[in-house]
Amino acid sequence: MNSKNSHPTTVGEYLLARLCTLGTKHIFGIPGDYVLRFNQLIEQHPHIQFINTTRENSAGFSANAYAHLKGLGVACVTYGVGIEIISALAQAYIENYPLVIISGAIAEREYKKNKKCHHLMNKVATEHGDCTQLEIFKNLTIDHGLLHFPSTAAAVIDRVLHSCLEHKKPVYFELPRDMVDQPLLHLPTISSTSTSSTTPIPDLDKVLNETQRILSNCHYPLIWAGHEILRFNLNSPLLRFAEKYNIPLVSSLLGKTVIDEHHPLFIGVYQGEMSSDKTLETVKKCDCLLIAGVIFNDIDTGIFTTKLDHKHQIVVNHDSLTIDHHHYSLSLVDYINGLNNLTISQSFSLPYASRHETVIKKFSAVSETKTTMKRVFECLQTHLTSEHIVVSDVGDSLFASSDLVLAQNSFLSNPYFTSIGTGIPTAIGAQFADPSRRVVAIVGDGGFQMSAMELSTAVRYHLDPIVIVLNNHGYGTERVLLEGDFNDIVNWNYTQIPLVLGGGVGIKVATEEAFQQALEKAFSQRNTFYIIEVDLDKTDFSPSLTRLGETLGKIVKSEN
Ligand SMILES: Cc1ncc(C[n+]2csc(CCOP(=O)(O)OP(=O)(O)O)c2C)c(N)n1
Ligand SMILES: [Mg+2]
Repeated sequence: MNSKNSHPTTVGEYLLARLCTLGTKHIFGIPGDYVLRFNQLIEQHPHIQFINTTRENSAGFSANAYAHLKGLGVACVTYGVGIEIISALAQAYIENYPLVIISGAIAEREYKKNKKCHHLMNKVATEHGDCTQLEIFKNLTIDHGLLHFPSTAAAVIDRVLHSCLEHKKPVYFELPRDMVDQPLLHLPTISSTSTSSTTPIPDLDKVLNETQRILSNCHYPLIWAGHEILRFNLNSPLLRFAEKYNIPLVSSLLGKTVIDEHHPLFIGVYQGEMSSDKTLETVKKCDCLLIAGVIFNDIDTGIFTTKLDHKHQIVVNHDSLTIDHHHYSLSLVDYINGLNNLTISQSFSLPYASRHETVIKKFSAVSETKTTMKRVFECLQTHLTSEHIVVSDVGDSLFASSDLVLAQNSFLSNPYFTSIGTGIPTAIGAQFADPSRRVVAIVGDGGFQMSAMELSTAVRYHLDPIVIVLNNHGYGTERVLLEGDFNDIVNWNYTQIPLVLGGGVGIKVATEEAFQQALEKAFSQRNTFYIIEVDLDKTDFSPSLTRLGETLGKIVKSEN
């Protein structure tokens, strides 16, 4: 296309043109000789910027955050050595991120001359090249495209991107280095991937009638909304339905901020016995639970302590629906949109406490008092508005964050894959996706040591996340389960990191007052990142982590 022309003529240009149409403005990655020409093509693109990260895994986690907020994320790596992106790929697979991974590869003619080339693994070798990486990635992607043939490349690109968006799952492209500039032989018309159809949807009427019958016969319905509502952009239709009939909602942790948590109908994050008492009580009281887009994993079910024995239960996911044990093949999208066509004569009034009623609005620091996990989060809560995106690493940061009351679509973590070291790259991706909002990343000292270098990316691109490092001197979450020296880590001079990176501000605090002052300073200044290290006691855990630890500890002991 050459950047001025809007008609892509080569394989590389077509791939970028399609990504651009789908809203991609940033591609995260690290260059390498098998992908350099494609990197250059990105650099020449008028609307897409290549963002250098410090590790491929970070590129993937940043792209997942971008996918969360913008609907599609893209990471670009070189062959073989870029394989460490697999951790982010796994997160995308199980937490439903539409992530596109593009990997460079050796040219077929080079490979035919000599297979023993750098980065190649050659465990699975074919006439076209080393297929080892593909074989590994295949297990964690919904579709893939080997862009070896100019005659089919455009159609393959279209199909694979369509699969990614349809299933909200990651996909993989392998682009041999000599194919980037190959002219496309067949150029399909660029069309939108969403199709509108007037064909009747099988089972829809039956399911809506059944829903109507159940709702007309129950008194206390409740909605448990999960992350699929966010991924499939169903927040508005779901909330419209809830508001019409006054049906309260809880969310899963993976789906946290599926609606604005200040909304009067929002009760809290529901995680079985790990939930707050009020949330748990309300869920127990309801007589019809509509579970929409939730995965029943251990964290979201409070280690499988959810007792789902309500009189009526409707469970709907991306591609399946069950009403009181009857199965239907109806999609989440069709069902949630269909709910707004229902007419039910009553409006409901389940007695419950809205989450926002209990939000702490003012924080008064007690002077000369060492701060605690509980007080850190109370103080933070009073500073947060809809202008902020909260990112949490995994560890007590995540469990404590579950109690924050936040605006819609303003919480990112990985509560199902639960990888530590994701907080900083997620914060980087979130700021690129939504530069208008300030990102606050809460990370444990262990997770921070895995990903601190990604703040280098913040320096390079003038990003300004506020990073709160909860320094409880080691792997606190693991300590709750089983104590040992393996849970200790080196106590870094966290606040000196800006000196090494050439940007940012570091503040170390130990008291309530100092934390409050540090937060005020950080929130009042944009254009530079902040590291606020909070010195905590080794055994200072949030109430939520304490409950999780007790439950998990029993399981670990019973299995040894
Ligand atoms: C990549 C990865 N490695 C190991 C683990 C196991 N793990 C779970 S929590 C945790 C400790 C995290 O320590 P820190 O970040 O300091 O948070 P804390 O638990 O102290 O709040 C570890 C090692 C993991 N979840 N992810
Ligand atoms: Mg720690």
